[in-house]
Amino acid sequence: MSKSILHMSHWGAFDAISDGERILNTRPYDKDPEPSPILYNIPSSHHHRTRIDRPYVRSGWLENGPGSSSRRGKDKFVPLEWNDALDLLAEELKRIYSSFGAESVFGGSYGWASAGRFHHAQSQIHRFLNCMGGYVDGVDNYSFGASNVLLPHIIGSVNPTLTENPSLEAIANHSELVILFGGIATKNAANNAGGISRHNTRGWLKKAHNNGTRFILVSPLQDDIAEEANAEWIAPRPGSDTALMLALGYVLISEKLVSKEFLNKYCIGYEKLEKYILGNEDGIPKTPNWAETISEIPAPTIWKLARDMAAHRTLITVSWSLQRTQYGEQPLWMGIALASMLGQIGLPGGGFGHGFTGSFIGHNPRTMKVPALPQGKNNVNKYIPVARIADMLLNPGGSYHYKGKVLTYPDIKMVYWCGGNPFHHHQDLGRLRKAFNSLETVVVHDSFWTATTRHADFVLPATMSIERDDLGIGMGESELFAMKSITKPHGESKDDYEIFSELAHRLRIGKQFTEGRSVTDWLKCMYEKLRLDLSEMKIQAPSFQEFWDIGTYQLPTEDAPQSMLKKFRDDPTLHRLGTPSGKIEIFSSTIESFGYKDCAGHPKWLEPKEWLGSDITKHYPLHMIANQPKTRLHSQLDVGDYSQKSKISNREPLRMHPDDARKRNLSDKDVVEVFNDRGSCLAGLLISKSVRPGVVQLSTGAWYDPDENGMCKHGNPNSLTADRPTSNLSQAPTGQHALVEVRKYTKTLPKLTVMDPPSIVK
Ligand SMILES: Nc1nc2c(c(=O)[nH]1)N[C@H]1C(S)=C(S)[C@@H](COP(=O)(O)OP(=O)(O)OC[C@H]3O[C@@H](n4cnc5c(=O)[nH]c(N)nc54)[C@H](O)[C@@H]3O)O[C@H]1N2
Ligand SMILES: Nc1nc2c(c(=O)[nH]1)N[C@H]1C(S)=C(S)[C@@H](COP(=O)(O)OP(=O)(O)OC[C@H]3O[C@@H](n4cnc5c(=O)[nH]c(N)nc54)[C@H](O)[C@@H]3O)O[C@H]1N2
Ligand SMILES: [Mo]
Repeated sequence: MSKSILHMSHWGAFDAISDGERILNTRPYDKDPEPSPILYNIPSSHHHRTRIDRPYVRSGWLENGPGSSSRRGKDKFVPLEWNDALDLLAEELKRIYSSFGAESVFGGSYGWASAGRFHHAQSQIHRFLNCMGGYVDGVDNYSFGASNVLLPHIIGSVNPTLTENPSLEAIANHSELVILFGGIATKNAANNAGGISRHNTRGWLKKAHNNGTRFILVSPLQDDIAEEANAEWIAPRPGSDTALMLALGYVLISEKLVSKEFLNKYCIGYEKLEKYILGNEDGIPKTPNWAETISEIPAPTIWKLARDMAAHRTLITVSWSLQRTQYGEQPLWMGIALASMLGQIGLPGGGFGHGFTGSFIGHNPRTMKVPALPQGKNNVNKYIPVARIADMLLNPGGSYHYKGKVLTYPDIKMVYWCGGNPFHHHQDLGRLRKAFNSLETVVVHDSFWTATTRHADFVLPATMSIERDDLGIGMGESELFAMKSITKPHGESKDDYEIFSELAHRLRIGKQFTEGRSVTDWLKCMYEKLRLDLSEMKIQAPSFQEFWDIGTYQLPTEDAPQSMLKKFRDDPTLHRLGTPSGKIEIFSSTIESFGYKDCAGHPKWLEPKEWLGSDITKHYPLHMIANQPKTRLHSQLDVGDYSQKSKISNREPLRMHPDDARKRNLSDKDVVEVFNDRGSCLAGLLISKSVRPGVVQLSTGAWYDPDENGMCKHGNPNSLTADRPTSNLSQAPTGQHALVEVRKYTKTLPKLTVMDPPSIVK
C-alpha cells in the first residue's frame, strides 16, 4: 500500500491514498475538528465519464470556421491531437488579436477553479492574455458585487468586512445578542477560497450559546444557522429586510435609544435618514406596523427586538446573499446605519458584521501576504462589472451606468474561459446562450464536460488539483500546505500552465510567459519569496525541500478581530475612514449626486420587482431562494457521490413548506416543474417545515441540462433567475431571488444528458 498524501481543496485539507491512478482512500485532515463531507465528491468524480480526456473542437466550428452559431450547446465535438488543437488555436488567437485587437477578447474568466496558489486558473489566464497584449476584464464579483461598490462610499472600503468581522471567539466572549440577517449557515462555512485547514463554526456557536449569547436568525430558511446556536427564528418575506431594519430604527428613535454621541462623533448624514424613517421625507413613517405589512413580521416582535438590541451588547450581521438581490445595496447600508444608531460599532462583540460565510472567521488571521503568480500588466482599460457579461455580448457599443459614470460595452469577438463556469454562475441562462451564440470563437479549459464547455468551440482538458503539485493556503488562513499530486493526470489532460506555455511558444511569447521555469521552479521561487519576507520578520522558515517533506508550515498570526472598525472607534482622526468625510456616511452626497433612483443618498425601502408583495405573484406565487448548495461548491464535482446522494430521481432537490405542497397536491419526492416567464426546470421535491411558507429553495450548481425547448432537465435555478442588476450604481448580480410556480411533472421523465459526455465525432 502506498503512503497517504496530504492535499488541499476549497472545502478542506485531506489525506489520500492512491495506486498512482485511482484514489483508494480519502480521509479529512486530522487537525480539522468539523470536516466537510464535500470531500467525498473528489474520489468519485476523479475518473467520471464526464472528465475531458483530450482536446476537442466543436464540429460546426471546424466545418464553417469562426462565427456566430446557434449550434453552440447542441453540437458534436471532434477529438484532436494536442499539437493540432494548439496549432489551430494559436492561429485563431493571432487572427483575433491582429484583426480586432486585444479589446475584442473577453478574458475576465470569473470563477473559483481549484485551490492552489500557482495553478490558480485566473492568474494563469490573465498572465497569458497579458503577454498577448491584454484583454477585457470583469471587475467586482458574484459574491459581494454590490458591497464592493457601495462600501467605499459608506465606510471607505470593502476591506473591513473581509478582515475585521468579529471572530466567533469574540462573539462567544463578548456578544450578548447576535442578529443574523441571512444567517451563518454551516453549509456555507464548509468552503473558503483557496482552502481551509480547520472547520469550527459549530464548536464556536455552541461555546457562545453556552456562554449565554442569544442568536436571532432572520432568514427564510431555519437551517441557516447550526442547531448548536439554539437560535430564535424570524422569517420575513425575502427581500423585505430593509423595511424591517428601518422599523427597528423607528423604535430606537421613538424610545430615545439612539446613540447621538456615536452618530455625532463617527457618522455623517444621520439626520436625513431620521427624517426618512419618521416619514418627514415621503409622508410614510417607517413604523413597526408599516414594516409588518411588508415583512409579515408582527409589529410587537419588532418593538421588542429593537429594545433588546439597545439593552445588550449587540452584533448585527448581514450575509452576502442579501445584497445578491435587486437593490441589494439597501439592506447592507441600512444594517450599518442601524448598528451606528446603536452606537456599538468598534466595541468587542458588538456593532456590524458582513459576509459571515468564510470559515476563517474565528481563526487568528495571518499577518502577511502569501505569494501569487504575477499576472503582468493589462494594456486594455476596457472592463465590465462582471455580471454584465450577457448584456455586453448582446449590446456591443451599448451604454450603461456604473459608479456614477456612463460606460460603453466593447465589441467582443472571442471569449476565453479558464477556471469558471458561466453556465453555472450567470443568471437567465437561456439569455446567456443567445449571448454566447453571437461570438466568433469560444475557448474553455476545464476538467469536466460542464455546460460551459458544451457551449465552447475549443475545449482543452485541464488537470484536477489532485493531479499536480502546488502550494495551498486559504484566504485569511495561516497554515501553508504542500499540495502534492496524488495521482497522474486523467487521460491526456494537462495543467493550465502547460497548455498556456505550449500556446505561448507557438505565439512567440513563450519566454515572457514561462520565464524559463518549470512548475517546480515556480513553486520554489514562490516559496523563496515567502521565506525572504519571513526572514525580514526575523523568522527562519525551513528550506523548500524541508517544507515539502514535512507538508505544512505555520505562518505568523495576529489576534482574532474583536470588532469591525475598532481602530476607527479608538482614534477616528488617526484612523479616519476613506470616505470623503472620513466618517461612516449614513448619507452619501457622492451617491446622491449620481441621481440614481435605484440607489439614493441614504438607505431606503425600495420595492423589488420580484418579491411576495408584487403583482407577479398572481402567476408566480412562490419566492425561489437560489442559495449556495450544501453538497458541493457551486457546480464543482456535481457528479461526485456526496452531491449525487442528495438528488431525487436524479434531479436537484427543491424544498417547499408543507402548506404550499398541500395546495398543489404535491408529495415528498415528486418530480416537479419549476417555471416562470423566463424559463423552467425540473426538480425533486422535499417537503420541509424549515422553509418559510411562500418560499421554495433550489440551490445553485446542478449542471445545466437544457432540452430542445430550453427546459433544464436537471434543476439549475439560473434557468429561472433574472439577468437584472442590483442598481445602476454597482451593476451587481441578483441571482438569489426569483418568483416561480411549481407543479407536478406528469410526463415521462427525460434522461439527463449532462451526466454523459457530448456526442463525439469519430
Ligand atoms: N442564482 C444564483 N447564481 C449564483 C449565485 C447565487 O447565489 N444564486 N452565487 C454566485 C456566486 S457567489 C459565485 S462565487 C458564482 C460561482 O461560480 P463559478 O466560480 O463559476 O462556479 P464553479 O462551479 O466553482 O466553477 C469553477 C469551474 O472551474 C473548473 N475548474 C476547477 N479547477 C480547475 C482548474 O484547475 N483549471 C480549470 N481550467 N478549470 C478548473 C471546475 O470544474 C468548474 O467548472 O456563482 C454565482 N451564481
Ligand atoms: N457549501 C457551500 N458553501 C459555500 C459556497 C458553495 O457553493 N457551497 N459558496 C461560497 C461562496 S462563493 C460564497 S460567495 C458564499 C455565499 O454566502 P451567502 O451569500 O451568505 O450564501 P447563500 O447560501 O447564497 O445565502 C445564505 C442564506 O441567505 C438567506 N437569504 C436569502 N435571501 C434572503 C433575504 O432576502 N433575507 C434574509 N434575511 N435572508 C435571505 C438564504 O436562506 C440563504 O440560505 O458561500 C460560500 N460557501
Ligand atoms: Mo461567491
